[in-house]
Amino acid sequence: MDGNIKMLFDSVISGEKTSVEKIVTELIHNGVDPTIILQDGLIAAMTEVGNRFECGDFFVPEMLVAARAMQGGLVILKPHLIEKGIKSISKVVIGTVKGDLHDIGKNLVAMMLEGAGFEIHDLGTDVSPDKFLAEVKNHQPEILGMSALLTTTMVNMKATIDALVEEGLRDKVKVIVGGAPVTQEYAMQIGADGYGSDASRAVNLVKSLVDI
Ligand code: B1M
Repeated sequence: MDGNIKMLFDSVISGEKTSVEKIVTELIHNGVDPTIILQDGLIAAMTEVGNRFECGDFFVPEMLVAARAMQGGLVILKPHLIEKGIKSISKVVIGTVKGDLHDIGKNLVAMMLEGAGFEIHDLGTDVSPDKFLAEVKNHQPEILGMSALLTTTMVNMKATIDALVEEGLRDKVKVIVGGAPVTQEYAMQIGADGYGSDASRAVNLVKSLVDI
């Protein structure tokens, strides 16, 4: 790993938001590919944070500061990722399902999609089936994306798809799902059109669904 990317990786893990923002700014200024900054710096660091949490080295407060530091870097990186993108008029409505406050992965997916030229309507976190339904009616997107990080909240993906069916909207929009506990099998079981295991696969999936 390049030395500056390693510094970025370490700063995210230790939750140093100011340092993350400074390093991301410098890397961009030095012409480093924004995708490398994202993949090898920010995403890799959050994966390590997750590993440390799982083996008991990190607790919720450490996760939170790392997440905030990462998001500080994402804000700076976003316009540079978008700049690399291809223009498209397809719309995506995306959100994290009801009861779930995890948004780092969803934000990454939204940002990568935006970078690929999609018009994004990000509903944030804790989005109820009714809210998804209302925004599908409002924006008439080609794609509805739902993220869930908790086994207890992924059921709300199915509740949203059921609500789309009841309203006669299911065939008007392609539904994709993702998030750590979600699988291809689960996506099929609840009647989604696709599953993205990570942000870049989600972009390819959306492109294939809208036939780009
Ligand atoms: Co939470 N948390 N958390 N957490 N957290 C997990 C998810 C957990 C697996 C940790 C663990 O126990 N090992 C566990 C869930 C267990 C389970 O249900 N199976 C857990 C828990 C239990 C909780 C709380 C209940 C903890 C508590 O309070 N006791 C609580 C719940 C709060 C709530 O939501 N109601 C909680 C809280 C938090 C924080 C607030 C501290 C923070 C979230 C900050 C934020 O998001 N703004 C947090 C974090 C950071 C994590 C971990 C460490 C990291 C998640 C993350 O950001 N990963 C996570 C452990 C882990 O994942 N190993 C954990 C990095 C991110 C880039 O990956 O989100 O998977 P991910 O997204 C990927 C793919 O999944 C995919 O692409 C993304 C990019 O490649 N993807 C999609 C995601 N959404 C997609 C949508 C798509 C397509 C692809 O299409 C639409």
